[in-house]
Amino acid sequence: MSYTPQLRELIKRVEAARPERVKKNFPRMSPEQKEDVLKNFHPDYIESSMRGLAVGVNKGSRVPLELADLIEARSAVENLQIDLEKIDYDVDVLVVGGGGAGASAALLAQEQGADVLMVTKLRFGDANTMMAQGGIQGADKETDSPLIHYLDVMGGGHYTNVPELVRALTMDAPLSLKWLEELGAMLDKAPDGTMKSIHGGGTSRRRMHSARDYSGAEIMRTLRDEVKNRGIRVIEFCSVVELLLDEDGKAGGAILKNMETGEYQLARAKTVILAVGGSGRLHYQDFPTTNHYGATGDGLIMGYRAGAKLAFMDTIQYHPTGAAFPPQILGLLITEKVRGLGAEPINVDGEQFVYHLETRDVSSSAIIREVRERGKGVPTPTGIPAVWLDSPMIDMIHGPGTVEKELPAMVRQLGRFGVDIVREPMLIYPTLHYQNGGLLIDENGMTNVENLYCAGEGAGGIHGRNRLMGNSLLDIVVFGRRAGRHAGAKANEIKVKKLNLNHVAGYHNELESAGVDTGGRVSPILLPHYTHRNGD
Ligand code: MEZ
Repeated sequence: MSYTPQLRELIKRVEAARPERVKKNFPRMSPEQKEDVLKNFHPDYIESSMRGLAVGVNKGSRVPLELADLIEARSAVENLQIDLEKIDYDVDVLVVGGGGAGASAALLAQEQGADVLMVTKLRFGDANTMMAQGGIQGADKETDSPLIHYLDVMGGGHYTNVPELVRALTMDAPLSLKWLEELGAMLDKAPDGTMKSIHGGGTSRRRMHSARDYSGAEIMRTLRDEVKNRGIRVIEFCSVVELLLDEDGKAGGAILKNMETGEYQLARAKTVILAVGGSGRLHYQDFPTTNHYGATGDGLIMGYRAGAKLAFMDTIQYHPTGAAFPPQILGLLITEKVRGLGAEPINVDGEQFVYHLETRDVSSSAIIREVRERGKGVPTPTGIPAVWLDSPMIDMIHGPGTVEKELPAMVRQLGRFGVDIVREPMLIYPTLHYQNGGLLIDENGMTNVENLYCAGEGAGGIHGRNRLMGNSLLDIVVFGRRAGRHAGAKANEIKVKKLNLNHVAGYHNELESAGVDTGGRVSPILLPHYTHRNGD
């Protein structure tokens, strides 16, 4: 479905104002203006979209309703007859998840001499890492430093981030980029051999490194190849449905489920690393999502049942530029790199209404305001709200051919539906992209449950209340490496005691004592339901 004649008529307004816009800088918002737009239009501020948890270590903390329902559910292993003495896999480190964080963790754990087993519920690499497009941050230029990066991350997170985690993220960034390059990742270079870098929302220096707009895919390709080359054992289509603790309440393994046969097996491990990603496929507030199909919050649920604390799960990231048209790609990512290269969000009258590189929470709120309050959205044939993202500006700013060279994935994704982003603006609207919070970790990636680690999107504290672009591809590498290194070394000192599921029974008791009606809900769900509602 390409643009209709009505949309093409509206594009003329965007084109008419374009030459003037290219010359001028749109003013950034003041702190007060940002606060105002966030409070009034950011989806997190809708009171009724969250509720306080009735049980567990975070009792009383607010989380999105869809997640609360799964946290306040019964365990998927409750009615299974499982012999906890029958161990199918006995390893040093169990890595759960086949994305960038899991792969980084597995590599570093193996470097400590640990026997590592990776399990992943889909194929190795089916993860949000693969779908990240725009880039990875890292202060590796003379004009930049980890300290400046640190300040940007803290500012982006509204100064709520855990400082030690931000320090780890930003200090490790240059060496993480170097590590990726040494493993063979081909990040874009300038003719003089230095890394090419651009701005992202909320960055005060150009430190976004990319591989065109396939950055995550390039990083995942590199890490996956390395895991395979080093002979690390990986079991695909194998999910974890519950963690196992030992007599001292320390993590000691997991119950695995073969996604093809439905068979259950047991893995005993001296340390367990949850690298299972986020929860975008829970479609908070019915938003479409950029996330892959496995992003169902499993790690949050199993970790929480085992006693691990959650942090910042009341803050969700809506990426300002999800595809709003054509409907076949609704909610999929239109990378922030498009704005990093200069494209501006434009309303139905051809006017810019927000500085193009405000942080994601502010940009998304401004777009929602433009449509809902000011009535200046672009009417789409499907009725989905939208504004323009003026991609043709990019070639005017940087020279002809830039869009095709820098954004080949975007050109292809929209081109398949007859939208030529070199010449025509795209239609966008905020889409559910990321959970800013997760299981609280320390600098080694360990949760408050001894020997249970978490890395990647499932971990909380690093990004505070809002993550900046490119810090996710960075955090999977930094904290994947840290968790792997620590868990691998620690495994040398551990003897796992008898395993049990007492925490699950205890959790069920707590649900009953709190009078929670679980309504037949069982979790983790492993894959999204996608059933029709109300029989429609
Ligand atoms: O960090 C991200 O979320 C990212 C790189 C997304 C994008 O817009 O490309």
